[in-house]
Amino acid sequence: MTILSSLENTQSLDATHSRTEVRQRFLDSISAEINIAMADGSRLAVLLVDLQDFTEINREIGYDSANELLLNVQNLLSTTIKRASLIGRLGDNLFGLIIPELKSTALIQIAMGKIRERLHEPVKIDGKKISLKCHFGLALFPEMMLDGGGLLLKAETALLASKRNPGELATDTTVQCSKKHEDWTIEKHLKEALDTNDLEFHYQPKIDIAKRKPTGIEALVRWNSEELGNVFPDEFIPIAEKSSLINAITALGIKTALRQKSDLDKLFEPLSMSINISSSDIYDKHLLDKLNSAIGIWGIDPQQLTLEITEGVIVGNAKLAIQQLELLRGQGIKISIDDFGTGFSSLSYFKTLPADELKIDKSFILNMHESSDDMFLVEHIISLAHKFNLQVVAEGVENAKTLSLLESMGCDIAQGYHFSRPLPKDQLVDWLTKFDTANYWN
Ligand code: G
Ligand code: G
Ligand code: MN
Repeated sequence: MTILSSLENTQSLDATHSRTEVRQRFLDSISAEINIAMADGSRLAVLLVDLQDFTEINREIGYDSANELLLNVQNLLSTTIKRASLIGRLGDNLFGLIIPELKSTALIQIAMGKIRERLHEPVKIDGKKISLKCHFGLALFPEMMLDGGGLLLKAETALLASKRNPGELATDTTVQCSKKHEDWTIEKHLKEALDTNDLEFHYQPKIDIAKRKPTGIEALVRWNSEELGNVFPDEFIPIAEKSSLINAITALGIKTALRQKSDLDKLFEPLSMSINISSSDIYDKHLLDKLNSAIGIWGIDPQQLTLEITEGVIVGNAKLAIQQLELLRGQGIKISIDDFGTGFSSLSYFKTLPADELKIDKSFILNMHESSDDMFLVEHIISLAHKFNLQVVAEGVENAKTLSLLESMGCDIAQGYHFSRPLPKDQLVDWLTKFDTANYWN
């Protein structure tokens, strides 16, 4: 931890260096801390504390006493925010703090409250009771600017705003958050998670509506990161898709899901396994090898393996994508069109996409029981899909009413919280063991 300025050397900095020099060194330190934060994926804060009406206090108690008071304030700051790597006096009555490895902004809020309170406690100087007030300006990395100068400027802007408008948030929230660093952080931790096996797969049942029993499951990746907490696939899959990480996730998914299927097949009637794959997987020339290798190892019938792709897949290079899909189908592997209706859906996809299954996006299903528009759409998608020999899955089935509507429309498969959320494998075994039609149809 860099300590550029303790109580004493701030004083000497102050005495021997010009303000611009202090500011420059403060800036340099912010930049250095940003580099560290980028390297280890941490956050940092720049906090400005500005004492109110200090000119008057100066006049009242005299220069020397005021200086003593400032030293006390600096002491207070350093003891309240022990984690600060640097405290600098940036102006006569302006202090700047750099707080690295920030875990939560709530901690800063608490610290600001404490500082405000303690400054407010009257101290006796030269027989005079002095109580201080302050304004704060806070800027956070990586939420705000990416360079030191920008971050300091944001803190100053925030300070100005809180001076003009007491009670205003001390943070300048007008800046568009920069997601760049967060993406970068996620990518870094994701890489580690892959190395250390921290990615898990949960499985959500797919229920055959006519047979009224589960006939398949969908593998969905889950990541509970030690550093970042639960990160949802919606958040990290798009990031993984920008690099080769997605191929590693897919490879892991294939291995894990097929091994899991082989275990389940020993306990239950074979369930088909669905795996989500991204568009870049389609262009991965090793995809088929990876699939075949896992199919061989776990003795899986390729007919019981479904790859879920989104319509977006064929937007890139339709011809190549279609060739690849044909190749996969040639092996007996099924292709499912996921999230149907959300993307560039065009009815012509029914003709061009080599597929076996169509999953109607949950946005149409969730409110279907109370929306005649959704009902109309779903009904027509089902009948059209059937004309092209596609099995239809409705995802996001959350209640019995929706299930019975889908049944009356001839929908083939239902998936959703009405039956089960995606479950870790042990809980899935439990769920499958206890499955009873009567619980879901009334
Ligand atoms: O699992 P939900 O619960 O949050 O999934 C969100 C999105 O993430 C879904 O659109 C799903 O297709 C995608 N997703 C989940 N698991 C995987 C996976 O293993 N690979 C890929 N490519 N996408 C996945
Ligand atoms: O791969 P896909 O985009 O189909 O991912 C399915 C997503 O939908 C997962 O995030 C899963 O957790 C979620 N999901 C599954 N069933 C339901 C449901 O009944 N309701 C809601 N809101 N989400 C669901
Ligand atoms: Mn899916």
